[in-house]
Formats: sequence, C-alpha cells, structure tokens
Amino acid sequence: MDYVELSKEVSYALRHAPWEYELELDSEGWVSATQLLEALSNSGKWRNVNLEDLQYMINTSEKKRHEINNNKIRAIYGHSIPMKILKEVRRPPSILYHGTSHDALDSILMNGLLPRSRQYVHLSQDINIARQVGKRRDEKPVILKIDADLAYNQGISFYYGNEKVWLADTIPPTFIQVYVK
Ligand code: HQG
Repeated sequence: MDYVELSKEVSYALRHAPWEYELELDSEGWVSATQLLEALSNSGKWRNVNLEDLQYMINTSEKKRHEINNNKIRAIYGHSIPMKILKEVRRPPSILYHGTSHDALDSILMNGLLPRSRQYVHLSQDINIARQVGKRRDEKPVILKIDADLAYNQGISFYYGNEKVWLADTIPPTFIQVYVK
C-alpha cells in the first residue's frame, strides 16, 4: 500500500473536504475511523484499507499530521473547512518561526501573517521545520522570527498543534522580524 498517497487522501478528507466522504467532523476535528475507512473502501482505490493501515501511515510519517484515539481519527492541523476546528489555547515557546516565499514578504510585513486558505497561521519552534515549510514555495525561503512571548503577553492567542506545529489566528506585523532573507 502507498502510505504517502493514503496520507494525502486522508488529509484531503479530514482537512478540506469531509463532505465528499460523507463525514462530519466534530468541533475538534474528530470523525469515526470506521466511517472514514468505509468511505475510502467505497472509492475502490483503498478497497482493503483498515485501521492498522491508518495507524501505520501515522507512525511512519515524518510529520505527525493525524492522530487516532478511541476509534476516532483527526487531522491535527491544516484545516480549510468553513467550520473552525477548536484547538487548545496554550502559552507558546518564546520564539516561533515561519518559512515563506520572497513573493509573500512585503504583504506579510504590511498585513501580518494571515491564515489565507487555512483556518490558522502555522508556526514552528524549529527553524529547520520553518525552512522546510517555506521550501514548498521558494527554493531559498524567507524565515520570519515571531516574538511569540510578546505577542502572547499582548493578547494574541496561540494554539497547540503538535510538538512541531503551533497555530495562531493572525500575527500582526509588529511581532514579526525577518530572520533569513
Ligand atoms: C503566506 C504543510 C501574503 C504564508 C506545511 C504561506 C505546514 C501570506 C501561505 C502547513 C500572508 C499560506 C501550513 C500575507 C501568510 N500576505 N502571503 N499577509 N500571510 N501568507 O500552505 O504555513 O505537509 O496555507 O507565508 O508544512 O505554508 O500539508 O500555510 O506561504 O505545516 O502537513 O500564505 O501545511 O503541512 O500557505 O503551511 P499554507 P503554510 P503538510
């Protein structure tokens, strides 16, 4: 089984288009794993997929995109569906990074970091992760340094995704510094 391909389809279902799979996410993004497996099986491509496959897909992925608990599964971050998924508010690490493209830089410095097509802005404590994220859009990405401590103290909400991904609604320009250009 192609677990990378499976992960992409599960991400699509749980982040962007649950209705295409007749799934309804709860307020924290969980759906019945059985229902997801049923929908995948019906598609033909994933006829024999089972819960162990989903668990193996999660365990072997370098990013922790999904989690399973009590026969339920959810995407941990990345959602774009209209219903906002509730994430746990938490004090962030004092510094967070965001990797992006040179094309986006002027707009970000003017308007701040905005979630764009997703529900939250995605940030990372690890500069190498930020670089990887930015590389999806720019061979030599811009790395932005976010004064998360100051932002948090001034009332900006941060949310916990996983050990590597922090979320925020928006980051105003005053908390953003260009770290690598
Ligand atoms: C940019 C992947 C102009 C922002 C990744 C980014 C991540 C602005 C793009 C996760 C802007 C949105 C999320 C503004 C932000 N003006 N551009 N004011 N504010 N932007 O994909 O953070 O592999 O929605 O810099 O690794 O790149 O799918 O967000 O370039 O963890 O699991 O608008 O998705 O994870 O792009 O990536 P995205 P992202 P997976």
